[in-house]
Formats: sequence, C-alpha cells, structure tokens
Amino acid sequence: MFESLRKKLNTFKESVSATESELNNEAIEAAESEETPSGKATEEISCEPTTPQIVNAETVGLASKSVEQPQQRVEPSDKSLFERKIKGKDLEEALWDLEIALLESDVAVSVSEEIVETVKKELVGTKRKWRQDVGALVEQALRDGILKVLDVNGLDFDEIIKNTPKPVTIVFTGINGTGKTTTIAKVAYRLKNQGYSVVLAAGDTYRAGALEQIARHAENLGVKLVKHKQGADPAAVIYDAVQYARAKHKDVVLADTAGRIHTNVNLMNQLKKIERVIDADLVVFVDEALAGNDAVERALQFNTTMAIDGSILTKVDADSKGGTAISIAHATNKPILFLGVGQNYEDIIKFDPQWLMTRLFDEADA
Ligand SMILES: Nc1nc2c(ncn2[C@@H]2O[C@H](COP(=O)(O)OP(=O)(O)OP(=O)(O)O)[C@@H](O)[C@H]2O)c(=O)[nH]1
Ligand SMILES: [Mg+2]
Repeated sequence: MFESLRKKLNTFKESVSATESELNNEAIEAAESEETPSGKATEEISCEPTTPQIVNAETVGLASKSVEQPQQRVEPSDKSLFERKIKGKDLEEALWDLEIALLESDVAVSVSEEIVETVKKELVGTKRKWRQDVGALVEQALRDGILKVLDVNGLDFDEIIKNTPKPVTIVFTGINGTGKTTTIAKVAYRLKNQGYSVVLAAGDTYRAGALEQIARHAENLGVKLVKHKQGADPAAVIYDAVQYARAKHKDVVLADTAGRIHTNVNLMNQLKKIERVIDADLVVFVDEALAGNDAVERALQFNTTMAIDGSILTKVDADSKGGTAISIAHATNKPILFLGVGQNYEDIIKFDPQWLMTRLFDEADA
C-alpha cells in the first residue's frame, strides 16, 4: 500500500538533504579558506549566533569577516553557531521532480501544485543550522503539504451515526464494479459490531445477480434485507427499507444502487429520483483507489447529479500509488470516510489523515 508514493517522497527528502548538505559544506569550506574573497562567506552563511553574548568579532571567524576584522580560520566549535538559509533556487529542480513524482502517483494536477507550493513556502527561507538534519525539515514540510490538502471540513462517520435520528439512511453510489456492494457489507459488519441494528436495501435492481449477491451478504451478516424483484424502481425499494427500519426501530439503512457511468442519462435520472424520494442522511461515493484521476473526475460528475457527502476508496490493498486518496477529498471538498483494503468483511479502515502519514513516512513497509 502506497509504496511507490512513499519511495518518491523519500527520494525528494534525500535529494534536498544531499543538495543542502553539499551547499552548506561548500559555504563553510569557503569561509574556512583564507583564499576565499571576503564577502563570499557572508553571502552564503548568515552568521546568526544562538548565544549572542559569546559571539563577537574576535571570537568568531565569520562574524569577524563581516565586520572586516582580520580573518581567522573557523574552528569546528564556531561552525555550530552558523546558520544558512535554504534558498528557492537551490530547491527548484527537486521541487519540479516532486511535482512530477506526485503526478506519476496519481495525485491530481491542482493538488500536486498545492502540495509543492506548501513545501516550497515552508522550506525556502528556513534557516538550517550547521549539521541540522534537513531531512526532518523536508519531511515536516511534506507532511504539512499533504495534510493541508486532506483538510476538508471533516465529518466523522461514527459521530453522524451516533447523533442522527434513527434510522440513519445512507445511499452508496458509483460506477460498476468499484466495490459498492462489498463495502455496504463491510460497513454493515462494522456497524453491527458497534451494536447498531442494520437493514440493507437491495437498490441494485438492474444488474443480473445483484439481488442474490446482496442477499448472500445479508444472510452471512444476519441482517434484514429489503428487496423487490429485478427491474423494480430502486427508489421504491429504498423507501420501503426506510419504512421497515422506522417500524422496527432499526438504526441504520444501507442502500445499494446499481453501478452506472455518468453518461447513462436514464440511470443518472434514477439517482435523482432516489435523492428526491429518500432524502438520505449521507450519500457516499464509492470508487477504486486504483482508478487514480478517473476516480476523482467521476466523484465530481456524480456530485453534480446527487450531491455526495463523502467518499470511500476501495482496493487500496492493490494500489501502490496512493494519489487518489490524496486527491479525492480536496477535489470534492468532502472527506474520505473509509478505505477498503481487501475482500473480507473486516477489511475496512476508517480514514484518518494521520494514518496515511504513518503509511507514507513512518513505516518501512506498510
Ligand atoms: N482487493 C479488494 N477487492 C475488493 C475490495 N472491495 C471490493 N472488492 C472486490 O471488487 C469486486 C467488485 O465488488 P462489488 O462489491 O460487487 O462491486 P460493485 O460496485 O457493487 O459492483 P456493481 O454492482 O457491478 O456496480 C469484488 O470481487 C469484490 O470482492 C477491496 O477493498 N479490495
Ligand atoms: Mg453492486
């Protein structure tokens, strides 16, 4: 999961660290060298002592140069007083490579640009002390850049379930085969384990075999399924499921819908009807992490027909790129609620930006 993106971010970190170390060493060497024309050192190194009282023209080599005192060699103990600013021009190439790396990892163009901009802003002008680990500065800038694009006015799925009058109705939408029905079963499993009663609505009355598939999940999970026959109006099925849940005091209705592409006008109108008839508490868009920018585009297209409240990305277990998870929340301005990470009922993770940070920066092999 996310290996490719993790490697690319690490490459950026290492590249900036290497460049900065080299430049720093060059600057210090230049300062140490008596042949160096005075002025070069003061241009490269801003000598900003951390303990001003011990720094004066007589005790610190570089400081003495800047005030045109007789030059002295910089001793190691003196170096620890020096700082060098990270400059924009030194980062240009690495930032360009970072942008390309993000695009290659399926991060959307506007999102890549925003991340790079944050990283640049955070790094340029930062004072790097002698021997300070630039890698840590770069990593923090990357974390901040990514967290910033993930920061959409978050709704917490568990809080919504807890605080919304029952039954809470959730409709799942998306194109064919992305994992809607499997995700519904996983969410039902999770809710059941939390003590909620769940009703499934067999709103995919379109695809052959869809009814049997969701019926199997309902049986496995021991939850009620409300269904009509194939070809029935899905809005009517979901409506009946909500009525049933009301009558039986069930907590949550999870409504399946048929997979559809946004250009299928009839099926998209069907979604509009579901929205009109049901007034769901949550509309969740489900797509595959593997789909990259296509998933982001589709989320935006579905959003114009039936406003989505959040997304679920499936098949994250098979996606090494990771960019979809970074892009989709920012592009739709709606949070990612869950990630699907396998085919079993328990293979669902509540999305948390910090979880992603751990995968990208802290784990050797997640
Ligand atoms: N590896 C992996 N496979 C998944 C995940 N979620 C779903 N799948 C698989 O994806 C396939 C399609 O899943 P469905 O739940 O039928 O997808 P759907 O969106 O309901 O499909 P339609 O009803 O045809 O639109 C199945 O083989 C699932 O087991 C996941 O998180 N990881
Ligand atoms: Mg389905």
